[in-house]
Formats: sequence, structure tokens, C-alpha cells
Amino acid sequence: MTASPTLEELRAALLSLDESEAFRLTQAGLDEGIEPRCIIDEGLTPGMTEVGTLFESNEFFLPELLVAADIFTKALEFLKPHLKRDVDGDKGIVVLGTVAGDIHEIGKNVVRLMLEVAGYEVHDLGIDVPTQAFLNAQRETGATIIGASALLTSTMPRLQELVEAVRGAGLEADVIIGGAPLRERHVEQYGADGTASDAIGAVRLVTELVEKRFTTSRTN
Ligand code: B1M
Repeated sequence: MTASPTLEELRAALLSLDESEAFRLTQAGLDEGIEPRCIIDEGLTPGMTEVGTLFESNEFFLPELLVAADIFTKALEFLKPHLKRDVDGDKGIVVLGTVAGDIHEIGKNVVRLMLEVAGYEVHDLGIDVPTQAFLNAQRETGATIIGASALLTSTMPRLQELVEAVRGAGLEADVIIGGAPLRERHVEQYGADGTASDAIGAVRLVTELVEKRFTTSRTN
């Protein structure tokens, strides 16, 4: 259940795959003064999660998933200019992507957007990203954070592979992992530096890790 009736209607519109109604309600949310990040977190995301539940119970099939994903992506693009940017830019560099074999990108895109508005430079490698490409991008950009998403149980092992490759190559970067199937226990299991269940949590985590690295480098 969402807090605002408009966001509740938006959730329902996404679930009904009603694109024009979803856009009307996204605009209505803004007109009511609801923060764009609340529209994403409390309207669009719960709708998408329910779409997944209907898919699981065979009430929805791939075409419905694709339509819902398209509506979500367009609504996100629409909300982008309305998100308040942190004036303190240049907070750090992040390399981000969805692991190999996985083409889910919506959650990663929300994380990218929130990191960008928080003042981080994000190099988004997209979807289906091989482990080596994360390493190459870190070397090219000097990123201190590598962030990887995995939405499928079959692609979660790629996260551990990434952590091991980053450690093995001796890269000066923290690895954070995320995606709906991930739990806190996977952080320890895979040897990663953290996880977050949503985009705001991801920004908080990145900020903590960047500050920790900065403090350590100053005291050494
Ligand atoms: Co897919 N899919 N899908 N799918 N899909 C899931 C993940 C699934 C749980 C649905 C279900 O059965 N209930 C299921 C996985 C089951 C499992 O592995 N146990 C599933 C399946 C099975 C599949 C296919 C195999 C289906 C098939 O072909 N038979 C196939 C796989 C394709 C592939 O990747 N190789 C497939 C395909 C697709 C579409 C392409 C149709 C589409 C994706 C379109 C796109 O991304 N452009 C799709 C969708 C939309 C979903 C669901 C319904 C929604 C995912 C989503 O966008 N959520 C999903 C069901 C679900 O997750 N409940 C499902 C909204 C998004 C905002 O949330 O991604 O969780 P989320 O991101 C959050 C947090 O997780 C976190 O912050 C984000 C923002 O709040 N977060 C991070 C994410 N990344 C982070 C990174 C961080 C930190 C936090 O740090 C780096």
C-alpha cells in the first residue's frame, strides 16, 4: 500500500499496463508536490513488483512484462529533469552495470539516476556486462566503486566472480551488489563491500564507502 492516493492509482495503472493513465498520474504526482523519488519508490516500483508476482503466477507473460518495463522507463525519463541535483558535484566515480547473462536494467537505471543527482560521475556499462568489462572500465575511469546488479538466481554467481576478479587484480575499488533476489547474507558470502535494497540505500552506501576510502587515504 502506498501513502498517497495518486501513487496508489499510479501503481494500479502500471499493473493495468495503462500507459496514458500512468503518465497522467506521474504528472499529477508532481503537480501535488510529491517528490519525484517518492513517485518512483512508492508508485512505479511497487507496481512493477506486482507485475512480477502476476508473471510468477502465470497471469502475465513476457509481453506484459515488456510493456510494464517500457512504461516504467518512459516515466523515469520524464521524472529525470524534476529530480533535485546536489550542487556539490564530483563526489566520486562509479562504474555500474548488470552482470553477464542478465538483461534487467530498470533497477540499475534508477540507481544510476539517484547516484547522478547525488553528485556522482557514473559510467553505466549497460546490461549483460562481462566481468572483464567491469575491470577494464575501473582501470579507464579510476572509479573507486564498482556496482553490479543481478536479478536472476542464475546470474547471481557472476557477482561473486566479479568480486574475486576485482580482488585478484588488486584494484583499488569497492564492489557493491544489488537486485531483488539479493540479501545481506550474500555480501559476506560473495566477499562484497555492501548491498542496498533500493536506490536511496545505494547512494547512502556509496557515500559511506567513498568517505571511508578518503579518510583512510588521508591517515596513511
Ligand atoms: Co524478468 N524476471 N525475466 N524481465 N523480471 C524477474 C527478475 C523475476 C523475479 C520475475 C518472477 O518470476 N517473479 C524472474 C526471476 C526469477 C529467478 O531468477 N528466481 C524473472 C525471469 C524468470 C525472467 C526471464 C528468465 C523470463 C523468461 O524469459 N522466461 C527473462 C530473463 C532475461 C535475462 O535477463 N536473461 C526475463 C526478462 C524480463 C524482461 C526483459 C521482460 C523485463 C526487464 C526489462 C528491462 O529491465 N528493461 C523483466 C522484468 C521487468 C522483471 C520484473 C517483473 C521486474 C524487475 C524490475 O524492473 N523491478 C522482475 C520481478 C521482480 O523483480 N519482482 C522479473 C523494478 C526495479 C525498480 O526494481 O530491479 O529490484 P529492482 O531494483 C531495485 C533494487 O533491487 C535495488 O534498487 C533498485 C531500485 O529501487 N537495486 C540495486 C537494483 N540494482 C542495484 C544495484 C545496487 C544497489 C541496489 O548496487 C550496485
